[in-house]
Amino acid sequence: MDLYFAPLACSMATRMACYEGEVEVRFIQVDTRTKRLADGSDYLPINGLGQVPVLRTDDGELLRENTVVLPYVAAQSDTLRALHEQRRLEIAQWLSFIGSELHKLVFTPLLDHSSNDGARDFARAKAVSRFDHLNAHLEKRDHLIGPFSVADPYLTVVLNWSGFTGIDLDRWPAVAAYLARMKQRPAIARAMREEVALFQDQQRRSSR
Ligand SMILES: N[C@@H](CCC(=O)N[C@@H](CS)C(=O)NCC(=O)O)C(=O)O
Repeated sequence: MDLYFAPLACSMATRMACYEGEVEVRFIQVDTRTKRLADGSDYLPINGLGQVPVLRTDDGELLRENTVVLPYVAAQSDTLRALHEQRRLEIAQWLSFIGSELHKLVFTPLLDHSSNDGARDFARAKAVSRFDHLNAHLEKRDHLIGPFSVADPYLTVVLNWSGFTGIDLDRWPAVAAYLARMKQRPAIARAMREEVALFQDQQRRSSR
């Protein structure tokens, strides 16, 4: 299968999930600003919103949305499949929380170039109750749901953006400790190392 991704974007969660679950995947880099692939071709026929991730399955089906792509990866993995089947609803619940309450509500207004001060203040105000909720949950756990599930890489990627957006995770010690723990997992560290290098390369090319 093929993953359409952009470096350090939410699609990195799928890279992490594939490495964790030993699922084979090829990567196709998307420039989400120009909506073009590296060969210059148009990305919009793949996803009309121009967003990543998109996963093209080996049957040629195009899967969009993290809440669909990540469970699909879990179902392909010999190590992640059992938990995915046993705890399907909890995983769906956390993927939805991460996608709607953290990614879109808090981080998109802080990261998007077309945002403004009002949107950023709104996002920072909303962040407090969301991070309080997450912190209370993580105080008693190493992962979101018992062992590692595909909700963990999505949360890791989103929390990683706190460094770029002025959200100080030290205010939520269990969340900060969770992120530090996740970054030590070999599959997560590998995905982050690779995407940091790709991100820096993209920055160098666009500043020329
Ligand atoms: N609801 C979508 C959100 C995906 C999304 O926001 N992707 C961002 C990167 S983290 C993106 O592609 N942004 C470019 C754009 O919106 O033009 C999902 O869960 O897959």
